[in-house]
Amino acid sequence: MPADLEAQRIVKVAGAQLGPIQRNDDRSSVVERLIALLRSAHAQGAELVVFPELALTTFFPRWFIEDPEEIDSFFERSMPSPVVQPLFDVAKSLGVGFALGYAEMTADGHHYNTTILVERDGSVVGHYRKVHVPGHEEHEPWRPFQHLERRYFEPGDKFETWDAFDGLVGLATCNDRRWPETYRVHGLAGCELLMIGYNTPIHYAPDPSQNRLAGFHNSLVMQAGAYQNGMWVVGVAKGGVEEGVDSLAESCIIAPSGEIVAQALTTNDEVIVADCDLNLCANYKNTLFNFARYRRPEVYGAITDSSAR
Ligand code: ING
Repeated sequence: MPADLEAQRIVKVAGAQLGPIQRNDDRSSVVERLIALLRSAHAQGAELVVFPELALTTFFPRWFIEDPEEIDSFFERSMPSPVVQPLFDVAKSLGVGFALGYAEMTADGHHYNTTILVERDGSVVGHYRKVHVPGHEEHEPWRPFQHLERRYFEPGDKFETWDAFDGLVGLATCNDRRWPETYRVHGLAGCELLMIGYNTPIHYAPDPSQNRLAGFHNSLVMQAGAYQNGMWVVGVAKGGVEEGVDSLAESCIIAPSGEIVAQALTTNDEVIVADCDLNLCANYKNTLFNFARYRRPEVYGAITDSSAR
């Protein structure tokens, strides 16, 4: 169909970057920050706001915590929980949808690194539980700070692409963005907009030589994923120096061309906005990356993971 006859599908999307959340910052003060960011995004015309991973608390996997009650104090037993309800209320009153990362504790005691996606009318589109859980399981005192996500979170076991915001949209979380499979699984499902919150310490203890490349790797993986799958990618940080740990900011909105169209300039609370023309995805999905025509899954299947040998 000629492009000019196709219904326009432009979603004005905001990335709501957070600066540090310190250990003693209570959730109500954080929710006030989230609401201020959402109001600012709405004032700029946004109808979808993407918040970071674990957006309600400090990034607690940086500590080795043994007391189960203290660990559970960082988790939400419901979403919205009472303290977060005002965010849901304001968003619905403004007709703004949002993605919010938080630590989820289920009624039967399971713990996940979760993101909820809420439509403009306040309805819940879905939940995503982080699939690629990085870091380590046991206390490693040699590290200047821990990265104990594998101690505190169980992995999720599926990626989902939903029909929402006038297109096909999906969620991923932090380390997920480093794995090409994340983008390709969503790409094969036709995803046009992938939203990714992250908390990324700049210092990478297993190989500090990578520290200087933190920003480069961040944009590299998201730009590649966007281009190779013809999708918009919105990466949103909780950044700055949080409890003494310097975390990458550089939130960005990336077009299906792979171009960065908006990028945060600070390491604090900051809103970035872009008009995401979902029809632009077809320029790539229907040409270069026409999976049905050009991909060779029958060939790829023969390639096994060398580490599995
Ligand atoms: N954080 C990091 C991420 O993948 C990490 C883990 C830190 C990887 C530093 C590499 C370097 O961005 C989370 N939360 O996954």
